[in-house]
Amino acid sequence: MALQMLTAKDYRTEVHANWCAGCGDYGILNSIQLALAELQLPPHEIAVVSGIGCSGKSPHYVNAYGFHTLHGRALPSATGMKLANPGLTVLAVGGDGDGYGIGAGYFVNAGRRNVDLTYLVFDNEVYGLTKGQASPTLQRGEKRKSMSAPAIQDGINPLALAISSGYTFVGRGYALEPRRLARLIAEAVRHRGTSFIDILQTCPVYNEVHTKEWYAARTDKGSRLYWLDDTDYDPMVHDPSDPDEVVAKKVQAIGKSYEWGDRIPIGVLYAIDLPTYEDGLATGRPDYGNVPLINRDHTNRDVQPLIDALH
Ligand SMILES: Cc1ncc(C[n+]2csc(CCOP(=O)(O)OP(=O)(O)O)c2C)c(N)n1
Ligand code: SF4
Ligand SMILES: [Mg+2]
Repeated sequence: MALQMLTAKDYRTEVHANWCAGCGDYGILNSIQLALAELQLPPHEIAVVSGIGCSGKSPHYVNAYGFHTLHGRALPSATGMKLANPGLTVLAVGGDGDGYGIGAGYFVNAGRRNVDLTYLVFDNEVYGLTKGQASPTLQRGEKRKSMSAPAIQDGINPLALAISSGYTFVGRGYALEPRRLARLIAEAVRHRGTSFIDILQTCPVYNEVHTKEWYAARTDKGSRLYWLDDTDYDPMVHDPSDPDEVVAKKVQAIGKSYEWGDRIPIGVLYAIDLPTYEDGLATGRPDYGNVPLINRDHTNRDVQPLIDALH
């Protein structure tokens, strides 16, 4: 009997998505489902983990294991899940406030570890769920509907922060181009190591400046959003053992990440193949690689030797 191909529909749930009409989150959800279908991953081998925010509702809408954890804690939860059950494909998802505000420490340290998981940030420059306050990606001098005055502190550049934190795959996506975003997400999932995509997301309710029309506009320099893979830009480090190439590619990617306004690059900015955290664990503890935590007998575990050792 021929095997049935999975389609995006197989990753939908019965749960009603209650985002506002026109929210960019629908586009991202659609892209995640298209990407999972492209990868032909069985739902029981996927886990979607989120923090709190409008974007944090996503696990309810994806037919896979899901965990809607605390604000800012998507990455540590995803890390634990992946280490305990390396057979899972783990997607951490959440907002710019969740990931770069309260979750900023986790964001930096996840980059250092390089666990094999994918992190997608829905970046709408506001705290959508709590009614539109400035998030860490809102730039100094900018004001959005809910704010009484323009921001008086700098916004962060999440891509530059990710590259300098050690993420081994760093990209930028756009919510309202679901087919291309799906391909980018699939590429991120295929990458062995921690992949990160900052996804520009429209919030028609609280972000009245960077709208669908603004992103879609043509400027004097061409279309505002352009895909790096339509250019001769090469994000890949070809020889990870060559520190000069690593630095040159990081500098190139950080420079690209600051291109904003009339021209905004979309796609992969930086990629390198490096050993994962799991590789490190397996080297120091051969039993980790052989028997993942999920397959061990936790019910009849004798902890007495451990207690004795600590006395
Ligand atoms: C510890 C804690 N602090 C604050 C909050 C309140 N809170 C809930 S969502 C949120 C921000 C959401 O913004 P973002 O992460 O950008 O997600 P969005 O809603 O824009 O998708 C905040 C501050 C909370 N739930 N928990
Ligand atoms: S407040 Fe903004 S981000 Fe939240 S559901 Fe509505 S449109 Fe989407
Ligand atoms: Mg947000």
